[in-house]
Amino acid sequence: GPSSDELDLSNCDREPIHILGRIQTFGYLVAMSTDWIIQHISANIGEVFGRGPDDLLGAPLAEILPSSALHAIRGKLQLLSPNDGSERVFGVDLFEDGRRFDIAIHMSDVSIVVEIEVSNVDANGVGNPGSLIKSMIARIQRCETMDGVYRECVRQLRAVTGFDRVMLYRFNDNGAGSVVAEALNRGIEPFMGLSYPATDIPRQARRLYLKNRIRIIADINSQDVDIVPPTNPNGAPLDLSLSVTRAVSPIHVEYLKNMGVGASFSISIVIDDKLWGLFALHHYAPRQLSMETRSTMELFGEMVSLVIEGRLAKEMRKVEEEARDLHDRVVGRLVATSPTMEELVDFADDFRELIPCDGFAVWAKDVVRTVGRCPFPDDMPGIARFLNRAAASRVYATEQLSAVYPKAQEFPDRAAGLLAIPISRSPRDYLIFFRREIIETVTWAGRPDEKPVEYGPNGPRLTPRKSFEAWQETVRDKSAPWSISDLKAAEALRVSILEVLLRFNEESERQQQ
Ligand code: BLA
Repeated sequence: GPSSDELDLSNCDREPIHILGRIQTFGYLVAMSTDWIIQHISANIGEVFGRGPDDLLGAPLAEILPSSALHAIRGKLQLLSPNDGSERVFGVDLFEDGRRFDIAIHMSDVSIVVEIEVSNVDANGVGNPGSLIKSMIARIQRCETMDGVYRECVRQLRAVTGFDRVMLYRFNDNGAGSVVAEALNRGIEPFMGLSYPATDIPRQARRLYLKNRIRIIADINSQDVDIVPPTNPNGAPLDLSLSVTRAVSPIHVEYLKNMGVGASFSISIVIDDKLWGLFALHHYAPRQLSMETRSTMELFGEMVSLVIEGRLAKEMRKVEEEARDLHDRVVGRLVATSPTMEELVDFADDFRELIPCDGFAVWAKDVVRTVGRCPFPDDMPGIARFLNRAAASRVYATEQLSAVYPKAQEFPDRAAGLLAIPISRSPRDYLIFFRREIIETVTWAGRPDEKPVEYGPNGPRLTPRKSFEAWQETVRDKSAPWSISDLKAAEALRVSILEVLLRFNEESERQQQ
């Protein structure tokens, strides 16, 4: 068979997790046409309706539910736009017999989907959701640092939900992520700081978690319930993207079983329309939260996303303000001295304050002047030629020069990362900032590259790994990354230097005349 490196990792990305045709046992599902005729129903429906699927399919809902229930559903339906959001009603006396149910309603394509759960399954529930959220958010707002915010979030989520372990899992740019805050029961092993590869949460799952911000797996070991019939008369399965009772991918269930988990609940953190992270809650036995509690936690997730987004924006503004002041001071000194291009090296300390680095070089008129840890002077013409190709007239930055300029492998500890600011076009001259190699240790939960291969109907595919034992990877040849603020500072400096040099050139021309 094929070896694991012949495998296409995207086969994880291809599982159609929104149309698997099953829900979890705690829910009951009814899908209707827009004229309220039942098209699909979950096989367990008899438990609440007292009548089975054969009896109910094709019947109008009005034949089964009293008009008070229809009225409640219709009222919520009017608040919905197609394929966007889900409305909820809690504690409805659905059959006018005293039994209370929570109901979620959404549109899936042209079907009205009604999901029903028994109310208050989590005995004490959350009390008054509004005042709970208000006090949770107030405590979080009082935290001074970002880490404080993260810690307070997981602490409070654990207090409210009673899950054994609550993590804040944050994605990095390439889709891998790590646990940045954790609250857990005494006696269980912490996952704080561990990293997990991008393939643990495939792409379509991330997309789904933007649309539908919470998901529960109440009991990893329970049998899912089929939706009957699996397809509509046109052969299309019911899209469960916005469902609150959707059965979770069997691949992911296997993953959680390998982790020893009995129930899970997660809440998306969305910032700038992107999935920034998620709260991942694990319990080591089955654990059900009522629809009302989950909805309250969904609101909590939305509020916390806003809090984090606001904090990050504020931090960014502060950094930008400081950078602007610093920039203005440096440019003031430049204007006062009117240096030649070669003399720019005298401003190394100023520039390094703007863009932190370990070495600084001015490459002007085929001559190099350096300060601090730079490649050897002999290496510079080669770097300049590389920049002529790569940088053109824009700021260029890489945290791993050797990946794009292999010769740099010979000077890794002197210059692993480089940022270049072009300061003239012909000849091409540059200010170059170098950063040394930072050897980073990433602690993965299990070897990220070791996923067992299994043979399914679509050929070989990856399955979740069996071992989550900490495994350390050493990342070499890379510098500290150039941040967005570094790049902005570099661009501002490029523009200012061009102005200063231009003015200097004009003045020296005038003096020569
Ligand atoms: C989904 N994977 C998920 C989810 C998480 C993780 C949080 C969201 C569903 C949930 O709430 O449980 C991963 N869980 C983690 C990580 C931590 C954690 C990283 O607690 C860290 C502490 N998974 C694999 C492979 C595949 C895969 C190889 O390892 C594919 C072949 C699939 N993960 C997978 C799928 C889903 C998923 C399909 C979507 C589940 C669904 O919503 O139906």
